[in-house]
Amino acid sequence: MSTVRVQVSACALTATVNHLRLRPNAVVSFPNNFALRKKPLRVLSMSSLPPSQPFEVAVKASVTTPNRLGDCPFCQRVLLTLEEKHLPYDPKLVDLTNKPEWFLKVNPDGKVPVIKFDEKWVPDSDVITQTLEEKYPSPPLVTPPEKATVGSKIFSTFIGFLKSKDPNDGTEQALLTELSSFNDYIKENGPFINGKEISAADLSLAPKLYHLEIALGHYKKWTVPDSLTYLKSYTKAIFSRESFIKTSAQPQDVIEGWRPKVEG
Ligand SMILES: N[C@@H](CCC(=O)N[C@@H](CS)C(=O)NCC(=O)O)C(=O)O
Repeated sequence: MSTVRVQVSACALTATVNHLRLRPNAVVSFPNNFALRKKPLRVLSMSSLPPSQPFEVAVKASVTTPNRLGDCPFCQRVLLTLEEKHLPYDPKLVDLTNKPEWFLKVNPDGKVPVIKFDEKWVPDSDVITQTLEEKYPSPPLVTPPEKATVGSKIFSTFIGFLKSKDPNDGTEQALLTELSSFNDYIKENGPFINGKEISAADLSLAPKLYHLEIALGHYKKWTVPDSLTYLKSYTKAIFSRESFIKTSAQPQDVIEGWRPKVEG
């Protein structure tokens, strides 16, 4: 439910409510002493109206199953953001092994995700998620800058270990160091990166942790150590959210997606 908080003087009340573009289920709350207050109108927070049409989003198609979402963690990040903000979307599945002409026309770089904002196609999950936050600030998913990089080295160290052919090259230890440091951070600050509520940094990291679990399990028979209990609870909590289940790739696509990196 949307909550619109307004501080309003008595005579401005009617004009204010007429002026606000309220959702049908919006709740307007006034301070108990609103009739006595002389301060001018100040809107503290108000969510934008949802778009009249679903957002068109180009995302990776499955390589194993027709008409299913593929294994791109950046696409899942964008879809998770749309889901968590309750925004409607229409996924356009793109076969990245045979990119269609319409897709290369809207994004000559040939990368997904790409989203259509006001007739303009916009690539890159960083740009897309920031724009969604600006246009649709409610519910807020902002991660404070000092926390935004928490866990950001996990993905690259995971890829290093996945590609490694030498068990003694330190890549496994490098990954363990990053995972342990994330575990300690969540122990102190969790259950999510920004505390009680999920935020943009979790929506970026969780799809990568999902890839890590599946790919390392398959190609290296490796699992996250049980001692990292806070990391384990973190992934369990996010992977079981409805938004995550609706937007996650099938394990067989994740396995196929990493095959060239492992065997290449
Ligand atoms: N920095 C980009 C990365 C997007 C990206 O690398 N997407 C991959 C799929 S996971 C892609 O489209 N690859 C197609 C290609 O490179 O041909 C973002 O965050 O959106």
